[in-house]
Amino acid sequence: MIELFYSNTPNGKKISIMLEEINFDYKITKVDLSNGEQFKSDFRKISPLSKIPAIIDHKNNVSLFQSGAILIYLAELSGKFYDSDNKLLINQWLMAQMGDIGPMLGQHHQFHHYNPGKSTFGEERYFNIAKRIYKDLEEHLASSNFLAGKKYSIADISTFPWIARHEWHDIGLKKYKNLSKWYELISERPAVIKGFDCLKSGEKIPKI
Ligand SMILES: N[C@@H](CCC(=O)N[C@@H](CS)C(=O)NCC(=O)O)C(=O)O
Repeated sequence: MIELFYSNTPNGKKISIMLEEINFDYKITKVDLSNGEQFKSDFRKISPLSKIPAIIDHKNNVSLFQSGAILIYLAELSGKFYDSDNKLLINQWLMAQMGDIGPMLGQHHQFHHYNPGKSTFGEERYFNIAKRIYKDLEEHLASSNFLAGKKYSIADISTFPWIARHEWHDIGLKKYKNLSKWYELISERPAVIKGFDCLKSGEKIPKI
């Protein structure tokens, strides 16, 4: 049994989608970020930077924080979505999501979606970076079905929930044909649909 410390954000969804994909038994413990629950001392014991997602694997008595590390752990445990002969490429795209795609789109959410009008500099900077991410992914996916080659991997699982916020990005996902195709293909996976709505509130994956 895996306990997932979760809040309904792209970083949280990466792990609920992965758990559905590998069909592991899991339960969700909600962490209310707006109420500061991430700063509680019990939670900080497993997530020292006070961030979701985190997991406890009760069977193996292991806890982990940082979504990339959690995805690698679950992939190795299940033997899925992290092929041993393709780890170098998967690692690069997973780290690209962790270090660039997620943090930069996250800043774009802050300036463009949550706080428009507060900083022209911030809005322009992260809008431009977000557009560049779309363009770079579009170019890459012209010659690759999935981010790390021919097969769906944890790199795709980590990136998908960020692109699923495309309405907030205001960039026009449909103009990016290869990225749209990748997005639609992943959107149709039953485990992705289930993991996206892991709180069972009827949340649907945004259509293009
Ligand atoms: N690099 C981290 C980022 C996690 C992260 O930024 N989590 C946010 C929610 S999406 C959070 O818990 N924020 C609460 C806070 O910083 O106080 C990961 O991939 O796990």
